Amino acid sequence: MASSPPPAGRLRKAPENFVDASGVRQVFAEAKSGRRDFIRQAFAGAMAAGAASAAVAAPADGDPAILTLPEHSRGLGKPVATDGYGRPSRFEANVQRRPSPGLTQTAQSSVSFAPLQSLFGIVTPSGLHFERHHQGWWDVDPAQHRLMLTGSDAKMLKRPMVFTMDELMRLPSVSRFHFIECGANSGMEWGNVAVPTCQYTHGMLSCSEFTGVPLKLLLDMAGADTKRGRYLLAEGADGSSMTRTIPMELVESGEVFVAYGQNGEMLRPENGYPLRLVVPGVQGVSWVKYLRRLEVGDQPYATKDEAIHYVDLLPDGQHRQYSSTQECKSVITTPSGGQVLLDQGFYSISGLAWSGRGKVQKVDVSVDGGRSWKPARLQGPVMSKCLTRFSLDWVWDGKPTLIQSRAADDTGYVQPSTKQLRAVRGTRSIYHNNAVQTWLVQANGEVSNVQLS
Ligand SMILES: Nc1nc2c(c(=O)[nH]1)N[C@H]1C(S)=C(S)[C@@H](COP(=O)(O)O)O[C@H]1N2
Ligand SMILES: [Mo]
Repeated sequence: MASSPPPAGRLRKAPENFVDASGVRQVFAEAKSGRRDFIRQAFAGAMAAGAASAAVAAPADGDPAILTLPEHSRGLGKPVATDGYGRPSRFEANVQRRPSPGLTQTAQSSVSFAPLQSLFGIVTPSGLHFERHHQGWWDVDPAQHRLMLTGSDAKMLKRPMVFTMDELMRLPSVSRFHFIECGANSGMEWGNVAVPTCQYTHGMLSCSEFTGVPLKLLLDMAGADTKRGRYLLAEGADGSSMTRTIPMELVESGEVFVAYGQNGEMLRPENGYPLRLVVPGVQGVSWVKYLRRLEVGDQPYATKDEAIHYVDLLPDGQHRQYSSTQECKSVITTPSGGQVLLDQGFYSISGLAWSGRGKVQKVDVSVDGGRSWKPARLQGPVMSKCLTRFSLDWVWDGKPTLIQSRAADDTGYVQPSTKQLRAVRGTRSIYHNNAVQTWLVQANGEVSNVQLS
C-alpha cells in the first residue's frame, strides 16, 4: 500500500469521554481483548491450513499448547438437552446488545444497539437484534392477540375483519430476508463525532429472515377499495400508540407482510411478538410491533410519529416529512472503532451494505481517506432490501490511515460523503444519516471514529 498522508480537510475525533462513559470504556476493553483472541485464532487457523504468507509473522517457538491433550479431548462431554434452548459459548459473553449510557431518560423509551463488530455474514442472531421501544416491551399472549382490519369509512372495506393468530398462521406465508434500520441510526453523528464504536454509530440495524402473510392477501380477503384507499394506518398494541401511515403502493408491490416468524422461530417479544409489520426498505418505525389494527384510508394520517417525530430539519428551517425510505448506506465493521490491529500485515476488511430501494450493486473501499477506491467483493446472494456482506483484502503497512466504504444500489444512487450530505441536509437533523463512515487506524493499531469535513 502506498504511504498515505492524512488527507486535506479537518479531522474530527471522537471525544475521549463519550456521554457517561463507564459502560463504554468497558466496551473498549472488551472489544480489544475480543479482537486479540480473534486475531490469534485466525492466525492459528491460517497456520493449520498452510496459508501463512510473508505478511503473517512467525509463531512463537516452543508453544506447547497443541501437544498437551486438554480435558475435553480425554473425558466424557455433557449429555444432550441439558439446556432445552441452546445458548452461546460462555467465551462469547461480551457479545451483547447495549444501550448508550445517558442517551435516553428512561430504559423503556430507549434503544439497545446490535454489536455489528462481532457478527459474521448478514443475519443478526435474534437475541442480538437491536431494540427500539417507545414505551417498553411486552410478552403478549398470542391466544389473546387480535389483528383488526378496518376502513376510515364504511366503504373502504367491504368486510371488516378480526384475525386470531391461529387464523393468520393458517394462511399461505412467505419467508424473506430483510434489514430493518431505525431512521435515527447514525443520528448522533450529524454535527460531530459523538460515539466510539460501530455498535453505536450503526447498531440500530439488524437483518433477519421474517415469515408471515402478505398484507395484500389480507386486504383482498377483506375487500379493500384500493382505488380510493391509497393509504393504510398501522397501529401497535403497546402503550406508545405507535401509528404510522403506509402508502398502498408498497402493499400492492407484494413486499409488505404481517410477520410472526423471525429467523425460523416466532418473533422475540422485544421485536413485537406475536405480530409485527414488515415494510422492506422503510425505516424501522413503520415496522409496527404488537400489530393490532390496520385501517384503509384515502390520505396520509399525519400521526405524532410522522408529523413531529421522524421529520428532517433542513438547513432552511423547513421540516421534511415522510422521507421514510432508508437510502443506500454501508459501514466497515472490521476493523472498526474500538478495535485494535495487533501488527502490520494482512487483514480482511469486512462490512455491511444495504439500500431501502433495492439491491446493493457495488461497494468501494478506500484505505487512504477517499483518495482512491477499490471494488470490494460482495458475498452472495445479494438480496433486495437486505444486508450485503462485503470484504477487501488489505495489507496494513503500520502507518496511520483512514478506511472508508461507499455503497451504490441498483438505482445508481451512490452513498454520499459526510461533506456531501451536510451540504444538502445541514448538521441539525436526527434522522436519515447515510453518510460514508471513516475509521482512523493509528500507528499503534487503535481504530477510532473520525469525520472528514
Ligand atoms: N408498537 C411499537 N412498534 C414499534 C415501536 C414501538 O415502540 N412500539 N418502535 C418502532 C421503531 S422506532 C423501530 S426503529 C422499530 C424497532 O424494532 P426492533 O425493536 O424490533 O428493533 O420498531 C418500531 N415499531
Ligand atoms: Mo426507530
